[in-house]
Amino acid sequence: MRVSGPRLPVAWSSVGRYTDIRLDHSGDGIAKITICRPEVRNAFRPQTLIEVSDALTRSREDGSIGVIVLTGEGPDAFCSGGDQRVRGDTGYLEEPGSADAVGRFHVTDLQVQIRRLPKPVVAMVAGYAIGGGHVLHLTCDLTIAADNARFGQVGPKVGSFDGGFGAGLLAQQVGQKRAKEFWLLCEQYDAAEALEMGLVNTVVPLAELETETVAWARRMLQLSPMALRLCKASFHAAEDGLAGIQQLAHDTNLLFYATEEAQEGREAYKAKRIPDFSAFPRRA
Ligand code: S0N
Repeated sequence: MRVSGPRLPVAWSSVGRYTDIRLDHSGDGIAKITICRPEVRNAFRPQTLIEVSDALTRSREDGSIGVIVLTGEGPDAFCSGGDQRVRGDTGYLEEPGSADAVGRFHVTDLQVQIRRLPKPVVAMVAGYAIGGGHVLHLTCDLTIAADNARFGQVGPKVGSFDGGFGAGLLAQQVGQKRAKEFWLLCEQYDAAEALEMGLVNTVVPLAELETETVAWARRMLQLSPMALRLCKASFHAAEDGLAGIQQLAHDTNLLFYATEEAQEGREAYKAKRIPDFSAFPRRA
């Protein structure tokens, strides 16, 4: 699928100072987060994930941003997952050879952050989306793939697995049998196969990847931000259990607080009087 509308160029401007990533703004509502470690196929170390998380938070809190694009530097890889050179015995290391493991997986919180972020997050995938990098694209709301994209899980090959979103979301997106095939065989799938199984939204020539992704983002920028937020939360309400329901419920609170009915409760409390809700209808 190609979205309609003109393909206008983007003059990205860099925001913030990072070592492992880049955060760029399009100037018309798109934030682009790029993992910049092409020498290791954009594998992530703890610092990478800390920076992606910071860029997501900034993009969330920036009212001028409506859509976030997550991608990897260069044509060869979106992300190849955890950097195996700094994988310690109880978590990842700050750097190769350092003694102390960080003691947690930063990717755990990052996956949840992407799911909870109340703006659409689009994975823009050129080359490999492998291992934990594949799970990152699964957690994004949409995936635009270049025709050179390759997808796969490698956990059982390298002594790892992701039984959370890595198994569950994959099964929801491609079905149980296919998802198990990903994990139990550790094969790779090309862009056409990914499209056929519903793993990505569209496949475009590599040279058009960014233009097409920006067109999809600009299409969403024309739509109601609150409706998009509630659509995303609605999907996750079913998929993420109580945490998903909590997100949708609190979004409802956000809207309810803007009503005179909710404000009557607040004002009565502050004025130390009994609230009068009699003016508000008991809707059928
Ligand atoms: C991506 C692959 C298929 C690309 O192959 P290609 O194009 O032939 O390139 P290579 O020559 O293989 O690679 C180029 C250089 O990049 C290095 N490199 C690539 N990937 C990694 C990596 N993940 N870590 C460290 N280095 C990497 C290569 O070594 C090579 O370097 P030089 O030139 O110096 O030899 C291919 O590269 C590949 O298969 N890569 C490994 C993929 C992999 O094993 N990924 C890790 C899988 N595990 C996770 O991601 C777990 C992460 C996770 O999300 C998680 C979830 C739940 C609980 C815990 C975790 C957790 O974080 O552990």
